[in-house]
Amino acid sequence: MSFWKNLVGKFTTLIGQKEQVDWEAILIESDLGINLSQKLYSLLEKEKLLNRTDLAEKRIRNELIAILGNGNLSFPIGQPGVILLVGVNGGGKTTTAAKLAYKFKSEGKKVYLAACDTFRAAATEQLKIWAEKLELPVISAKEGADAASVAFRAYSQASQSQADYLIVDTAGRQANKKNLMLELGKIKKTLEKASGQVPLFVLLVVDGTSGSNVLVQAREFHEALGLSAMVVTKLDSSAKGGMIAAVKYELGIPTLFIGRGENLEALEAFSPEGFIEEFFSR
Ligand SMILES: Nc1nc2c(ncn2[C@@H]2O[C@H](COP(=O)(O)OP(=O)(O)OP(=O)(O)O)[C@@H](O)[C@H]2O)c(=O)[nH]1
Ligand SMILES: [Mg+2]
Repeated sequence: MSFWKNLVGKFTTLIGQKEQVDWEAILIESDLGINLSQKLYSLLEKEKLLNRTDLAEKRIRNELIAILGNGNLSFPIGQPGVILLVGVNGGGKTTTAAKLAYKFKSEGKKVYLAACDTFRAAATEQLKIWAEKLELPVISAKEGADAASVAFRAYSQASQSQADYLIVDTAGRQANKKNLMLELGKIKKTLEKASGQVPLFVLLVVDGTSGSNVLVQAREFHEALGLSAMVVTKLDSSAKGGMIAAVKYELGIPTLFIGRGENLEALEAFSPEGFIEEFFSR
């Protein structure tokens, strides 16, 4: 049975002859976040749909479609267009860097990679292995090197080679670790300066199984860096994905891609309609 139908079943009680559905609980358990859940609940209440399960579901669907919009967002075009991947540990930044590089390369674009996770030697190594597999240039440095200077060097080389895209992988961090956030800010500033203030595309990569915590992460990274969009990984698992709508509703940040596995092809462009179908039928 789907998680949605499961929830509706779980939170429906029979009072006398009448079914009573606890919509608040259903919405919150779907990872839609408190504010969006409350908004949806008030809609149902106002429109007297609380006890009309099918109509209520339809109403929620329509509202979610309206919130998610028709994700018409494209990557920046520059010399090169810079995509900065940020997020907490293990969210899937390095894997997503490789998937994006693969996608651009398949479209005939010239791609450079920058290994700005200089905290762990293994992190640079991980990106290098992907780059080798993809036959793409990667700019890196030894462990402990200044990440912003790696970014600067990568930009210069990518620019000289007239690359279409520079994909910058960074170290995973908790948004409340101040120094790490400052370093990320420095990488961003350095790249903006190098590109003559062409805005970067700052892409937050989150683990879809983190549930409502994704909203917390998005808020913190957005405050510190200004996010352009989000990639939600690990949606090949049982993650519900409701946080995609929560983040769009509360912060206006769209989801651009979803990750569905560990291999290069497992990156899907996000579609609101596809998301809704899956959300209600999963
Ligand atoms: N199932 C699944 N696994 C994924 C997906 N994306 C990434 N992973 C796996 O998640 C783990 C962490 O991915 P990384 O790309 O190393 O994450 P990261 O954000 O770079 O991690 P740090 O550099 O430690 O911050 C790896 O084992 C990946 O193979 C996905 O969409 N689905
Ligand atoms: Mg990494």
